[in-house]
Amino acid sequence: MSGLFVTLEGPEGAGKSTNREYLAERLRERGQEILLTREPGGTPLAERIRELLLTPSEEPMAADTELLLMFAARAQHLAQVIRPALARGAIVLCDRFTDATYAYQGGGRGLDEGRIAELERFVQGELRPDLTLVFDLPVEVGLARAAARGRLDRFEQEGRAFFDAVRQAYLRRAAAAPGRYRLLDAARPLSEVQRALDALLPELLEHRRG
Ligand code: Z5A
Repeated sequence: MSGLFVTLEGPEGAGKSTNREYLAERLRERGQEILLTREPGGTPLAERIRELLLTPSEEPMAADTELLLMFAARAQHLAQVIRPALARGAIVLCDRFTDATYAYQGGGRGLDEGRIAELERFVQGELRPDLTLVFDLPVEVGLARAAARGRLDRFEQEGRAFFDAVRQAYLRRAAAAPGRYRLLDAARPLSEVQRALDALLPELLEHRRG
């Protein structure tokens, strides 16, 4: 595949969506074809699975159901959107991907990482992101940003311990594979976060050529 697969990760309110748009603009200015997408979701069917996952409901969702729905949405997204875009040489900027599964279903829900890894191999084969930007910030800052938006989704209703575990899982993954991850301090003002992204652009374009 000749494209570049970049994922944006981090806890609630870290600024992934805001910065994904920013990064896309900077890359388009440099003549790159950019595909912006997100998980769970990214296709009409996967967005329907997203609704199931995010909408609070009377019936509690079993953790394994949540895990399998994440990978069901991902299989659809890969087949319909991500793989074709990479095959035609686009840069794919994806708001969350399998690192979120390790962080939320693994760290947050406490599911076995080995089981997540099995599903990752089954659904993705060899495909992994080329580069993952982790927007890190203290849990309380992210939760305050999410709360300011109003109604909370099913994940946002979790407690502090859940989000602490999510954050720690991201930090562990980033530390274990520094070649793939870039850690950004997302608690800083937006202009500073975006300056850090500007500094990453040459490396990103280098990856593209490599
Ligand atoms: N999930 C999962 O469990 N397992 C999986 O495998 C996957 C996902 C793929 C949906 O994701 C949920 O699915 C998510 C994990 C779970 N859980 N939750 N909740 P989502 O990405 O759609 O949801 P999200 O993380 O909650 O998105 P978000 O809160 O919109 O965060 P964001 O995209 O990182 O932030 P933002 O929308 O760009 O910014 C939030 C606000 O903060 C906004 O008003 C900005 O203007 C403001 N902001 C952003 N940056 C700054 C700075 N630097 N300073 C001040 N204010 C800022």
